[in-house]
Amino acid sequence: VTVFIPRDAAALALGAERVAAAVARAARERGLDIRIVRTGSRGMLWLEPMVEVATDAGRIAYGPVRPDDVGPLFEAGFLAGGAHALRIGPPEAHPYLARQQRLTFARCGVIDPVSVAEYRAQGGYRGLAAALRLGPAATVEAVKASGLRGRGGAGFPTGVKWATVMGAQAPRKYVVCNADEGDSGTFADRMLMEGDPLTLVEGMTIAALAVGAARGYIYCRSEYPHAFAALNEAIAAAEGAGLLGPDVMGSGQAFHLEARLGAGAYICGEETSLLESLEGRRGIVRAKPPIPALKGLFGQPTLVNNVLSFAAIPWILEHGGSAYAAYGMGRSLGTLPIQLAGNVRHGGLIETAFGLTLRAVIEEFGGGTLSGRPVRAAQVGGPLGAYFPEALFDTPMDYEAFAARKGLLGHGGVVVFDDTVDLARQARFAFEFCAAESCGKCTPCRIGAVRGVETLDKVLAGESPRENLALLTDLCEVMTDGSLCAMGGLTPVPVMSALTHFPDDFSGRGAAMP
Ligand code: FMN
Repeated sequence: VTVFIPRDAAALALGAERVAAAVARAARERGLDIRIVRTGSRGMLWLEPMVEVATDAGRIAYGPVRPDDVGPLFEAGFLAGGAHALRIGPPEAHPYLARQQRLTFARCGVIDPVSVAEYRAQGGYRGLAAALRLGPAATVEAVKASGLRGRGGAGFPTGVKWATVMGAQAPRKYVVCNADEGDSGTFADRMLMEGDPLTLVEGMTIAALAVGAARGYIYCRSEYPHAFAALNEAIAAAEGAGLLGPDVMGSGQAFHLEARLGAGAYICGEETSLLESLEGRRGIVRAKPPIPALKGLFGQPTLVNNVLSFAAIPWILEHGGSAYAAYGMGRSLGTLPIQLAGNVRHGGLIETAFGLTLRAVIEEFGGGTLSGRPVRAAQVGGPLGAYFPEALFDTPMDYEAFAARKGLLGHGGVVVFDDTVDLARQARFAFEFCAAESCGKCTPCRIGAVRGVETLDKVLAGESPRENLALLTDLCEVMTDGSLCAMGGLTPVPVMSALTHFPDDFSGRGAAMP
């Protein structure tokens, strides 16, 4: 009997390691021969650690399993899918998963993340095989046809970026994966790297062969030790199988891939800062132009894409660009891995076609707040995203629809707040965060963030609130227009959304905040 237990960091944080040990011990004591396979997470985080058993009727899930539950689960015959209070049933049939369209995350939580054999048995490397048949130009055309836009936050058309790097003439080119995943409430990059890293490796390999790069780097944030370990195991496995290295899949072309660790800075997720850091310097933003696609790592043409952008590629190459573009709405095509977090009952990963409303995400998937109190706000798109009030919850998950309401989808993170949230405090936090994380190169971001905190404190202390609010609005305009990158450029988004949608929270209360 095969038992599947996640090695995903969220499951580990909830005791998956102790559960795995308890399952092994219980089987030994009973003289039962079982095989434990460590998988990624399915992304239903309130059910972790979720344990699955391969039965004659398919996989049956149980969760959340604590070490103390293991004995009773064996007594209930869970190895044969027996009845128990923790029995969830076939995981794919769970409404949370059944309503999703898992293209990128199809294998996450299903397979041993670092087994090339299992990866291939589940359709892995068909995308690369198709890309090798097509050749570089047609591969880039397929990416263009898919409508894929960068999942790191800016939503830039991926195919256009690939075409730019492909067309650049240079002695060397690089492919770099942005795995810094700094946005609050986000974890899809981590889940993919821990649960199905070979999809990222395959996507980067397809990209490298298309743009003509022989070397690639994955820049992984230091807070992700489990992802980093899984990446290194996956890279070694791919090398061992001839899928990375001097002769990729017998193509005669080389692609060497390495994972590198950051050192804990939000700004190192900004692509030019990331490249500085990768070169061994402090993560300080570079002025653009030149764009990294023409002059990036070590001054060479460099393709920088987010984990989820690369991870969408194998599916696109296997099934064709138009099959991917058949999902979604408007100019937001394909699927978006939404990460639902904060004060919510059912947090987790929701990969679905663009177009689902924010309300459906929070209410239908999330089941409302964990506290049981009414939802008051949701911040979408990380720390630089807007706070939306309930009145805007019918906004579809679509880049343009969010932009039209002065918000952004970013990397797809949704953080839910109940009615105890103080939006003035959240606005103040946006400035504080910017002051702490600014690289310091440009004045609007470096100084503006500090002045923003001071001015907001004056407003909240009731000191000439009208004048100071006007000053604050003016400051936000300067930061938006004058910052070198989106760090300072987007900090006004959460601030102004809080001011616009929750003005009552900003009425003077006579004392500065702690
Ligand atoms: N992109 C990411 O993929 N991960 C990040 O953690 C990340 N952090 C960022 C932080 C700041 C302050 C800014 C301004 C941008 C950040 N970005 C991040 C966006 C990158 O600069 C860049 O747009 C992205 O890596 C391009 O890949 P994509 O086109 O596949 O999205």
